[in-house]
Amino acid sequence: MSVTEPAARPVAVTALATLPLDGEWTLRRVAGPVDTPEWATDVELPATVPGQVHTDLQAAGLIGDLDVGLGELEQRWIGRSEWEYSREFQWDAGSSTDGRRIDLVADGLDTFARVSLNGTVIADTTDQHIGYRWPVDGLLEDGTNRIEVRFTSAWDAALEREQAVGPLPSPYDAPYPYVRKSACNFGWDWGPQYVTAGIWKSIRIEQWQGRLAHVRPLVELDEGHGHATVRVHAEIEDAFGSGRSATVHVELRDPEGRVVAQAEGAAGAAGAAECKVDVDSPQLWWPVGLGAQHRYSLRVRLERDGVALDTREHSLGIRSVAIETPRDERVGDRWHLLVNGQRVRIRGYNWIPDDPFIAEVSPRRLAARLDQAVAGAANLLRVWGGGYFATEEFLDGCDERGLLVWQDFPFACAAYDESDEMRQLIRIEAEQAVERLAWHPSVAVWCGGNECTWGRTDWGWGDLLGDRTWGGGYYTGLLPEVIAELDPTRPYLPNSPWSGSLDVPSNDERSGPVHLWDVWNDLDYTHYRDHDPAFVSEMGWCAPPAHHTLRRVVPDGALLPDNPGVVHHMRAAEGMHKLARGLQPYFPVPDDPDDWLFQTQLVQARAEAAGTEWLRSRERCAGVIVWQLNDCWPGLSWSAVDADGIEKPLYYALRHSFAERLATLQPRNPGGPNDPTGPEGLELVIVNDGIDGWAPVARVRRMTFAGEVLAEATVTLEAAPDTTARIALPDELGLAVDPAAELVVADVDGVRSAWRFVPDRASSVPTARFAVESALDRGALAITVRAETFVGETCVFADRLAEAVGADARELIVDRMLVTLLPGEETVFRLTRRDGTPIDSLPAAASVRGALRAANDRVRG
Ligand code: BMA
Repeated sequence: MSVTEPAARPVAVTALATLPLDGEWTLRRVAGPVDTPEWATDVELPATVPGQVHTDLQAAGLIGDLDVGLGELEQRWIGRSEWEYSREFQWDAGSSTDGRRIDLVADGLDTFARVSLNGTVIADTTDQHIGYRWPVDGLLEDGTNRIEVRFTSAWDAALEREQAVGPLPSPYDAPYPYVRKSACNFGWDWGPQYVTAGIWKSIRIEQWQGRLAHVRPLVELDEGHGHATVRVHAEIEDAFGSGRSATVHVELRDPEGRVVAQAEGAAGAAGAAECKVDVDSPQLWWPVGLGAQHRYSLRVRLERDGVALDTREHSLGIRSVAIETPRDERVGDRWHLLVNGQRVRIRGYNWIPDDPFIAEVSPRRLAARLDQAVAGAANLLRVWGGGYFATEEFLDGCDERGLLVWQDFPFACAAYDESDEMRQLIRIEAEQAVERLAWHPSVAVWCGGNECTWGRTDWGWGDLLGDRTWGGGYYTGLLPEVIAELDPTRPYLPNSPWSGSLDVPSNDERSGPVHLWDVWNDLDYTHYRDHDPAFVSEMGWCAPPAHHTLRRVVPDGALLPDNPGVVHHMRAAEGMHKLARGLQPYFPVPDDPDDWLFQTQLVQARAEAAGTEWLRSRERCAGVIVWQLNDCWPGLSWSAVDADGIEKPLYYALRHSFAERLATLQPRNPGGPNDPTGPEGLELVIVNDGIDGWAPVARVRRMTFAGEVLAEATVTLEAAPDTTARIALPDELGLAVDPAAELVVADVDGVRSAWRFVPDRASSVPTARFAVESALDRGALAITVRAETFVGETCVFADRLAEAVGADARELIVDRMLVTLLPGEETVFRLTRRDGTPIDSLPAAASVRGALRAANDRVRG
């Protein structure tokens, strides 16, 4: 393998001379399978770097939008073909000074590439997650030079390795575990099988005499927060190979730009320097909601004989992070994430690649998605191991917003072989990632991978594996070794889920983070309340995307679960059946597409709200990371935000259930979730994740759907920061006389929670009657709904009004959803354009009504 050096990302200033090679290239298909379309056999086209073959073919108009219809099935040949990227560039030999080294630097190649310069092969690459640097002195010519990067099929390479290493268990039929490339690129249960190839990150030529190969700042904060130490580890490369007289200067500026510390270190014989700077009374970086996100700036300069050879500048947050596992006598260990010594109850989302063609994720789109996470009341994103390591843009965005990041290493749901070749690649991946990510205060947890140890302990892998390796050596050996060496300041978790040891089933609820999938897979969502885990790092419920999004890719036929186009966009195992099963207690089999769409989305929202609020109301559970925030494909999935960036009802439900201050009605069951003898009735629980105490006055009513109040009380609760408080409701409030006709409503600080005693179909809830009025109001479309009857979980779907207000569906957003109105009450939904430009056309009343739905809109028993 020709990895000579992990590529360091130049973070800001650099004294190196750089010739960027991004931009226009030429792409040519070299070889491929027999079912390649005729037009493509010798195709040559302009290409963009960074990018991938699929998007180049699309940009050239040679293939269409593969997401539409069955487009996915027509592009398999692309991932099975060989492709060559090439370009010419000018080089002025006179510009290279003596004693300089000249490197070709590729931050990322996807994946099996042969790189040549002027006809000489420089390297063969085999790992998408690695950055490469190769010396090319002597290969460059004065004048015109030609670079070629030829990609062979990752699919074929995977099949070849499958033969060599033997079968490895995984839940998918594609050969992803055999190669070091984003696993979900081979298709997943929410994404297409677009097997990509291309130069997916920047590529350039760098000339240097001395360079900061890596700079790794490690931050330590003392317990009292009075003092912090930043140890800056710099690895230096010297073109003369001596390293002798190079010096590293470090300067730290506080958030106001004042220099607060400086240090200097000489590069030792091994080409490394360590400088330590001390900060008294540091201004801390806090997760969102718990304080400011103060950031210092660190400047590192490499000098020799008074000449600056290389410089790095990057922001830096001062904070500590740790995992604590206090003993819980009742159940097992708890699992707390501490930031600055303080427990942070986690309200998080799992993050998947935002596009199957990853170079397509623009900074604007990324920022929009991170803003959605924060506005959705999250404080953590888990970068799931089936995708990619987080990018700089992602991490900068999380640093700024106070979003914590849990980074999985790239392993997902499968056994992985531990051959020398793999171990070598995985060590380089890990070292590069840790060195790159260590800068970011948001990065809080390193995790070995997704569901790989769970697979080993519970999914019956033994038969297929025999005594062959399966990856355990990575999660409990190689990766923690890399972390201990390069970043001992952050906690490491061998896998998600994890229960403390390879001898214990990884998803054992008695300790560590769990994945709660039994509910979506087999049960009614009320069964989330059977669980009492210490932490949940995945749980989810599937539903279709917004109407606009699904219609865009399924242009024909009714959007119902028997439409082949809809089926094609559902990848979850037995997904349609599970959706239908989820509806059964609540709604009769929908035969109207609008009912199906709304009701499946509504059950998704209810399910995740029920699970999240139950878990947050438990003392034991210190965090919930919902599966999943985003989508990469306009399919049916567990996401809260669909592939077009449109929020599903789930998003609004979670914004409520994740609120820093939550009041929730829960079944009263102090004996524990599985105690059948626990008293019946309800309790009101308040959860306070904020930094101030909370003592709300709650108005609780038991009433009929017709609006008759049967019992009412005003209760006061008090919760100090990071605590919950609960009060059992008296029987007249918490027990129904006629469960089918009654509900309990708790209004707390202007926020409503409602509890229904029986599922919709068993209840005598009336069909909703309401009046709707709309008006243009300060750039918004204001839709007033006046309830004549009980109107449950009222939603306005902005995408359904796009045409009527002359906007693109993706541009619009409504301020809330799932509003429950009692007879006589009214509410106003505000629909706006995301970019703030005003809406200036008033849609017809029928369009507004068509965009509005309530749970009891059309009641069928
Ligand atoms: C989880 C994830 C993914 C998967 C999701 C939904 O376990 O780790 O592998 O997409 O479930 O099935």
